[in-house]
Amino acid sequence: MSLLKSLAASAALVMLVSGSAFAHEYKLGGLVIHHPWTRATPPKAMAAGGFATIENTGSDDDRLIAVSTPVAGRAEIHEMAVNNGVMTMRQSENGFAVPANATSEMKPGGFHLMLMDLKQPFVEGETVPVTLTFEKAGEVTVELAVEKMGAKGMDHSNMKTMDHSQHGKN
Ligand SMILES: [Cu+2]
Repeated sequence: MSLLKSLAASAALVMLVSGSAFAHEYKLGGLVIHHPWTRATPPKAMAAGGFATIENTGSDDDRLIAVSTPVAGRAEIHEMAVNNGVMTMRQSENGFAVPANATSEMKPGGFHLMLMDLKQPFVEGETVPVTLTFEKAGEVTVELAVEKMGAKGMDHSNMKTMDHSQHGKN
């Protein structure tokens, strides 16, 4: 899916630069995707998480069902869970729900986008394109703002040490 095509699919992009903070949001139908972001990665990192706050201003429930990006070999929607006191992550079978008239957050320690087999390191201050596919609203390509390593919670750059036994089983 080209950027042009996704833009033509009714996605309107609003970007604001205020001070040093890179605030941006994307609209797709009744959905508003606020400040999608990821974190800078060390040179040999295999994976990175992606996060965003998604506001559904419409009256229909929707659902993020797929993610893709040219900068990673694989991209999935993950959920975190604590099993026997150990934080684990796995691919979410039902994607990420964005109920009507509600704001849903993908954040460190919760639902997140998982970008694996990274083709390049993520550099703070740059952006990374990701295409999100929603069950009803369709597709939109957003730019993840790359924030500093370890920002706001769990550091995905260390995820090789985590339980990824569920990866690749879908
Ligand atoms: Cu993950």
